[in-house]
Amino acid sequence: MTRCGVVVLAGRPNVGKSTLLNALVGEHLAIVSPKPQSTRLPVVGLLTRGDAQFIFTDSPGLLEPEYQLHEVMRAAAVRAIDDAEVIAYLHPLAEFPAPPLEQVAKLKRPPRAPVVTVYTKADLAPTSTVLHQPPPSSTVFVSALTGAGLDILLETLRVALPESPFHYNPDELATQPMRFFAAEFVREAAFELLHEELPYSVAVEIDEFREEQSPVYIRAVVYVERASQKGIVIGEGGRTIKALGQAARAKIEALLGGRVFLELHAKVLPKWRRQQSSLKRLGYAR
Ligand SMILES: Nc1nc2c(ncn2[C@@H]2O[C@H](COP(=O)(O)OP(=O)(O)OP(=O)(O)O)[C@@H](O)[C@H]2O)c(=O)[nH]1
Ligand SMILES: [Mg+2]
Repeated sequence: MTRCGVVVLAGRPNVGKSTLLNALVGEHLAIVSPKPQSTRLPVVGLLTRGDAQFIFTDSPGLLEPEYQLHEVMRAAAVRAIDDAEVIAYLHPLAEFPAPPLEQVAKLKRPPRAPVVTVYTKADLAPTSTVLHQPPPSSTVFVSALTGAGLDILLETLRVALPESPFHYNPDELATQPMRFFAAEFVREAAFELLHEELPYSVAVEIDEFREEQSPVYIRAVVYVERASQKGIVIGEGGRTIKALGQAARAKIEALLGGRVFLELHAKVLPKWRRQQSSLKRLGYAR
């Protein structure tokens, strides 16, 4: 009998959830940043290996909400934990031991699904972080950067998956539409090119997506919260928005496997992070 199920990657911000999803799937699907709170919506990546199909779900970091966007990010993460068949709870090895997931996720009762504790960024942990007793069987140490521990992680997750027919064709990698990834990659470029707090004020909406033509035509709006931020995003003579467009286009082309024409416009959506109607419109809130 085959095995198949949803494996959520959960944990605090910046522990390496998105990097691990990409390493497991072998494709850059989820955006990654040295800055915390880069993931705002769950991202699904599929891996079919032998008799097992893993439906990996990257989730936003479990944070202390400070404003409305944080609330919906946290709610999405908790929902992903509730809906999972297996929970991979990530925590950096350098900060061993991990606090209980119930505490970090503020769950009212222990999660329904089995939990595998995954210590991440093993390449960064000092060698003195060796454990004095053998870790419990549901604990794995990985480095998404070097690939160390990934096979052991997959085997540990595989035995925890329910017996089930595959839900997806074995060569599929993603379930979300290309326009979702296009918007995310513009945001990833914003995390790379804009300084300090500005990436947190950036949201991206795809206005037009014409996949039937070559190059694929994409028009996107880069929303910020204030007019001064719009000026920075555009930059002197349009320099910054041009660089954003180039960086995002390369990422979209890599995933799409074809040429893309990407047009970006900057607009102000005042205080969108604190307004339910804006969060709904941007796809962050239900
Ligand atoms: N050295 C090292 N760095 C890593 C590893 N995994 C992730 N990182 C780095 O850690 C930072 C955060 O990684 P992300 O994958 O964005 O973390 P995340 O948990 O998805 O973060 P949020 O979405 O913001 O909650 C990035 O700079 C990654 O390059 C690893 O195994 N080794
Ligand atoms: Mg992430």
